[in-house]
Amino acid sequence: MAGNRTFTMIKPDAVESGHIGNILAEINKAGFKIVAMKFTRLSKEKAGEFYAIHKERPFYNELVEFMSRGPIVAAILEKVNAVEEFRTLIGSTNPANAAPGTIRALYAKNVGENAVHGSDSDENAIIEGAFHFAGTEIFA
Ligand code: ABT
Ligand code: MG
Repeated sequence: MAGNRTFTMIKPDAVESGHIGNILAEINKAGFKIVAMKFTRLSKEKAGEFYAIHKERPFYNELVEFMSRGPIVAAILEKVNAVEEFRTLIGSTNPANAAPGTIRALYAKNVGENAVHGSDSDENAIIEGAFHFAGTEIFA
């Protein structure tokens, strides 16, 4: 059965461009409930850990530099079928291919700086949520 939680980050590019409020509004409009949220910054080490799955990819170093260069908004979101629904809301990884009206079509610059993260499975949603939040910081 599909899970009801996903994990997201508003990435440094979107924070720098002043899009936190607009992106949160899209998330609300789409019917997600925010159950945990913080404004924080990833160290290089933490960003490397978060994206460890991409360690061997050519874009890994750039990705770690980017994700640690400024603050992010991290959040856990709740909705039926949350992972898939949220990936639909944000659009394709490369904003050039993102459907009109999706968050990446509206606010992302390019594939390397694509405004938002969304978990790609229920399993990763749990791992990623736990990476950023203690149990006492989650308000169901
Ligand atoms: P995330 O939500 O950040 O995980 O992106 P998404 O799941 O849509 O895409 P994946 B494949 O997980 O990309 C992770 C980050 O790597 C960047 N990237 C990816 C590149 O810079 N070049 C590439 O060719 C690919 C495939 C995009 C994602 N991060 N950012 N920002
Ligand atoms: Mg991904």
